[in-house]
Parts: sequence; C-alpha cells; structure tokens
Amino acid sequence: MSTTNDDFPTDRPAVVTCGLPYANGDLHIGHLRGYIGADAFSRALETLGQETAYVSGSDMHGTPIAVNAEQEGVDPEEFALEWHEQYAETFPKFNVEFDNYGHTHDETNTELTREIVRTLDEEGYIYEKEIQVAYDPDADQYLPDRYVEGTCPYCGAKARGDECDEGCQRHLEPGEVEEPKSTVTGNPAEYRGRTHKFFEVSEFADFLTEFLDGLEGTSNARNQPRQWIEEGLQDWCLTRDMEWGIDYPNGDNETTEDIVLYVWVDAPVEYISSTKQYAERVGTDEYDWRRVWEDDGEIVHIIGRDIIQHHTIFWPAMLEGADYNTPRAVAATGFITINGKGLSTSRNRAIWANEYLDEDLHPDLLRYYLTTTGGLQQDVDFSWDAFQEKVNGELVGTVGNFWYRSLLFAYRNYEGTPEADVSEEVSERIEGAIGDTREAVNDYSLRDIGQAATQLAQFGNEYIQRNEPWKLTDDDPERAAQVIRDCVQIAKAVGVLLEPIAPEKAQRLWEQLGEDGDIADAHLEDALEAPPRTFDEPGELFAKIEDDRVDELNEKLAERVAAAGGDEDEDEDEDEAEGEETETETDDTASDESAAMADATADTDALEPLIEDRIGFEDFQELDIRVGRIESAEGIDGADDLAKLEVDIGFETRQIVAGIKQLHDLDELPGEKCILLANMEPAELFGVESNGMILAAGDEADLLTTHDDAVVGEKVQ
Ligand code: B3M
Ligand code: ZN
Repeated sequence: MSTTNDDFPTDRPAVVTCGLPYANGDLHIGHLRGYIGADAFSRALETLGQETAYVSGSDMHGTPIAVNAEQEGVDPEEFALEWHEQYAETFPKFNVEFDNYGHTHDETNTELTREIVRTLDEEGYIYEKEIQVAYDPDADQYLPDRYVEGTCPYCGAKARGDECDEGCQRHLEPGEVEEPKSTVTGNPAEYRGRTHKFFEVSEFADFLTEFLDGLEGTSNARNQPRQWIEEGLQDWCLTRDMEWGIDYPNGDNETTEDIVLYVWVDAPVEYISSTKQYAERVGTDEYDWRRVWEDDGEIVHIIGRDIIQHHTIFWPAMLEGADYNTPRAVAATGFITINGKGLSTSRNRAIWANEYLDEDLHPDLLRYYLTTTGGLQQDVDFSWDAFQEKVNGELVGTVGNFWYRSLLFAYRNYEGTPEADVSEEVSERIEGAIGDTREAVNDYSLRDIGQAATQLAQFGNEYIQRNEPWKLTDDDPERAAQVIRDCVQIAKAVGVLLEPIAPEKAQRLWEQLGEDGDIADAHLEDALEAPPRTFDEPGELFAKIEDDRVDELNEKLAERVAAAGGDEDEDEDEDEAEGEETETETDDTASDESAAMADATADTDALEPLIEDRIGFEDFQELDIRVGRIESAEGIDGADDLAKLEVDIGFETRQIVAGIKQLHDLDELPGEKCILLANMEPAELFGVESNGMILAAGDEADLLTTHDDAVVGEKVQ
C-alpha cells in the first residue's frame, strides 16, 4: 500500500461513514457532532467533484441494547427497531442526509457479516480457546461486556466489561476486567471456563503498522494504535454468551447454539452493507460499491475518539483478512462538554436533539457551531452563551450581514446582478477561498472549511466598506455597478463554500440569487460563475439570538440538571459513555473564532487578564529559558492528552511531558526547534518524569520556536 494518496478529488468513488449509534436512547449533541461532521465532510467532498456516498445505520446488537431492552421488559429487536426508526426521522431534521441509513440486524448485514466471518475462518484466522468468562451465580447467567464492571487492568480506571470507557479507552477482552461485579445483581462475579472463537489480530501487526503509515485523518487515530501495536496485539474474542445478536456461522452454515458474534464484529460490517444497499437502490452502474470496498475506492470513517481501536486495529485487520479494501482515513473527534463539564445523560446534562428542534432553533446554527468550534480532535464545549456569541458574531454579523446588504443593494439598484465583469481582485480572492476549501478537505478540517467561507464573507464586508458603493451610484455609476457585481459574486461564493456546513441556509441564498436547482449539486468552481441577471427582493437569512432567549435556555438546562439530582456548580465524576467525557480541560475561549479569523488577534474578553504586579529583571533571569530541538515524541499510554518528548538542549537531552498528544501530529515534531523552561522543577505525570516545560500558547498548544539561527541550548533573554 502506498503511503501517499492522491489529493481529493480522485476518480475513484468514495464512501464517508460515521459511527453507528446504538439504537437504545435519545440522540444528543454528542452524537450529532459525529453525524453532522461526517455529513458536512461528505458534502464538502462532493463540492470538490468527488463521487461520494454517505452511509451509516443503527447498531442494533450487543449488551448496550440487550441491557436497556431488558430494563424496559421488551424484546431487544422491537426495542432497537423503534429507536432506529426514530433516528432515521431525526437525522434529516439536522440536514444530515444519508444516502443510505440501514441497521445491523437487517438481512444484508446479517448475511454479509456471516460471510466475512466464514472467510476469516477459511483463511485460518479464527481458532477456539477456553477462556474465563464472568458469571453471575445468582442470576444464573454469563456476563458479557456491559453486564459486568470492574477495574481496567491497564490504567486502573473503573471500566466496563469490554472497554475502559473512563480511562485509557482500551478495548478489554472477556476476563480482563479486574474485581468483576455483575450489573444484573450488583454482586461480585465469578469467572467460569467457556470455549470461544478468537480472531488472530496478532497476525496482522506488520500489516497494521504499514496501514497506519498510510492512514489519513486525525493524528490521534494513528498515534494511539501505533502504541498498542508496540505493546503487542492480543487476539480478539469474536463471540459472546448471549442470545441477542448474529449467530456465529459454522463452516457448513449451521449456527452454534447460545453464542452470538460480538457486536463489534457486525457493527462495522454495516458500513459495507449500507453502501451496498445504496448502490442497489441507485444501480451499481451509478455507484460501484464493490470498487469501493473490494478494490480501490476511498473509505473515510469519521468516529468518536473512544472507538479508535475498533476502527484502526480490529476493523482493518478484519477487512484485510477477508480480502477487502481498507480505509483511506479515520478521523476521530473529541468529546462534547456542556458548560465545561462532562456531558452526562443520566444527569440530564446534555443538549438533546429533539429539545433543540423543539426550541425552534435552526439546525444549521448547531451544524456551524459543532463543526467550526475547535479542531476535529479537540473537545468542544457547548454553552448557550458561546452558541449565541458564535451565531451572532459569525453567522449573523459576518455572513448574514454581508449576504443581505449585498443582495439588497443589488436588488434595489439593479433588480439583480449588475451587468459588469467581476474584478480581478475579487476573482482572485474567491479563487483563494476555493483553494483554502480544497486544502481544508484534504486536511480533514471542518473548521477550516467553515472558515474559508466566513473569512470570504468578512472580506466582502471590508470590500463594501472600503469601496462605499452607496456614494458611487450617482457620481460614478459604472464603478458602483462594478463593486456590487463583485459583492454579488462573493455572496454566491460564500454560499457555495458554506453549503457543506449550513446547507439549508445556503440553499435559501441560492434561491434568493435566482439560481435553479440545488446548491448541494454545485461544485467549488461554480463559485466563480455569474448568478442570474435578475432576482427578487432578498430577506435576511440569519436572526440574532437575544440575551433573554439565552437566559431562558440556560435556566431550562439548569432546571433539568437539578431535577436529575445534579448541580451545575458541583464537581463530580461522570459515568457515561457514547462519546462522553469524564474530565476535560475545554476552554470557552476556543469558541471565539471571529477575531482570530480576521488577524489572529484574540478578543481580549476571552483572554486571561494581564498580571498587574511587575517583576524585576533579576526575577526574570531566574527563569532559565532555552532553545531546544525535539528528538522524539510519543503519546503516553493511558493519558488522553500527554506526550513524552526527548528534547536536545545542547548540554543534554531532557525528557519532558507535554499536554499536546491530541493537538499535534507527534510524528512531525522530531527535528522541530522549541522553547522550554529548563529549570522547572521535575515532576512525575502518569508515572513519567518530566524534566522541564515546553512553552506553548493558545488552545491548540501553538509551540513557541525561533525563526532564525538561534542554536540549540541558547538562552532566551
Ligand atoms: N455503536 C457506538 C460507539 O461505541 C457504536 C459504534 C459502532 S461503529 C461501527 O460509539
Ligand atoms: Zn484503562
């Protein structure tokens, strides 16, 4: 496999997927970040001219469903199908438009999963082994996955039977969780011997190393698995002692009683099944699903960062073992926090999908907030205040304002697009924005896709201010027409560029410009095509969110949390999953992009206040700040954010721990110069000694460096 891919667009069909929601409860903002993000990415790929399908489905199996169905006393199939239908209805309301949305229990997926497992078996990658499985003697049942809880053997955090959801995020094999406790009765569980099927993941270590070298997406999806491979891969138990799920296929196509496939076997297969269903619906001449999955198509998975291991170890090993194509990219998003605290469904500290819609808030506002606040890998904090600030500042103040004033001026003075050619300055600026969008897509940066559009609108506003067309209409009508012609073109271009993120608003703009058809079918180059000569009076596309509305939304959220027994001021541990975080250090300042967009200067309200007390030069001299060169950088096992760096400081090499694991591509750091505080007291973080402190600024840990010939070891003074 080559380690460099052709840039998008390629002439091969692409599929974009998002992680399958477990069909077991209401959708919330944590889910929406992934579905909206993947929807925006697939729309953006299409604007580049890339043939793309966007597919997903509901995850119907496993203990997440069985446990909840049991609690409600209903059959798991009926239970999951009901949620599945609700999800399928909810997504379009957020303008999330799947080309196919299936579910893992349908015939396509059941058959394909069994076929893949059979192939793996035939290829000799599956064997049987007796293992110790948790068992509840009082309930007289085995305790797979979420039926058991205990302690993670790797990091010591509280863990579920199959995942260290609150700690190191590792997948845990049956029997691994320590001090097992039954979630059925709350009693300590016993371990009992049972024979299960295993997939020889360990055989794929070399393949996976090479696979990761070529993998695009976010750096966390490459770095964590590299570490897991280095530590040695374990084979993977493919079966579970339960009834709900896909029966294990025997070679002769019979099924084995009482054991089903682990939910994580059939869940990712739905990516293929759903693509296949789409192709069968539109015709395989129209969309060649076999080329995508069996040959050289572009597979892009967008997932939450808690399921990196499943998508970068197990899944590619399964695909390779069964002779399928493997993903081009895995982009893993950070979590969502609410008012700086972990999202918690049990504490009702969440923004629910239906609640958002019931408030009559436009879906494109949330789409914009979720895709452009922070980078994909970063945790994003949601608060109604930050939402208001972003909507009012960027969408109302910058984009909406520019659209409305340009189109209104054009309508009033020219009944549409004035007859003039677009100036060179403006067409170059639009071309620049198209280039930025193309680059952003190839970098898997939704934020940059959004910023390319918003910055173009910002340019448009400045362009109007600078040229003052209202002063020109009488004195220099030709020049006035030229300026407005430019503005109408910029307005159209902003619409085309913003469509992946705010598709409904962009479509409204399209219609206001008198364009036919769907803006979703437009390609980036259409941003340079002239709009129709005439159009009707435009209306405003974005409305300000008022302060009292925000107060009301804040109150409702606080009341909900209080009613669930929580308190917005209390500091507590969280115990939730589905991409929910236990502790985060998200900072609200991340949401203030508007000032940073204009000139990389932050809004001072969002900055830490200046320290009033002055220090003398002698105090400063006590800080031994040096130029260093990073020799190596690797993530620290078990720590979400920390990386261990070896830094050459001239006299010696220092080991330094820095909170940059999610924020930098660690592979790209060796060789880079950095600035560090050399006489920082040594400290131990996650059992790793840190001997110095790397200096960085901002939410994305922009590393300080030198720009000329300062040599390694030199003092900064
Ligand atoms: N159903 C949900 C999760 O763990 C799980 C994803 C499956 S993706 C193939 O986030
Ligand atoms: Zn752990």
